[in-house]
Amino acid sequence: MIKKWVARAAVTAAAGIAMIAGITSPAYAADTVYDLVYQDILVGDMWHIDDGDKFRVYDWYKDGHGIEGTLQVWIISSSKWADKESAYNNTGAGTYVGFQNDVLNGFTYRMKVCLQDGASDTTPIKCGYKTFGE
Ligand SMILES: [Ca+2]
Ligand SMILES: [Ca+2]
Repeated sequence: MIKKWVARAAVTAAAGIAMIAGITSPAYAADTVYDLVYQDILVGDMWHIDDGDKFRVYDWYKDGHGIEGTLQVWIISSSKWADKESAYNNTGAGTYVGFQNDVLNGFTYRMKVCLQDGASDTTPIKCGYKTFGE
């Protein structure tokens, strides 16, 4: 009887430690979000989901304008930001368009989020930036 109880207590304690480790795991702690606000309205945002390096571009406002989210990386040798991948979203309904792109240690990345006229006119109305890394 006592043996059984001790075994169960040990299992419970182990599960507790695993749960605490899960909460503090950096895999979910470093997601990055950039909100693009235009004329006091949240028009869109871009997310980096650290777990799997997924990127999501949201269009939150049905205004006939789309949101383009671009992942850029800093190139030290040329002192320039270079585009890695981008996605355009003009749904306006809170859905997202996404892509996956590996974020590597030791590089500086940024998300460039632009409000655009439309799919055929890529002139940005407003752009915002957020720098991040792993
Ligand atoms: Ca990652
Ligand atoms: Ca829109």
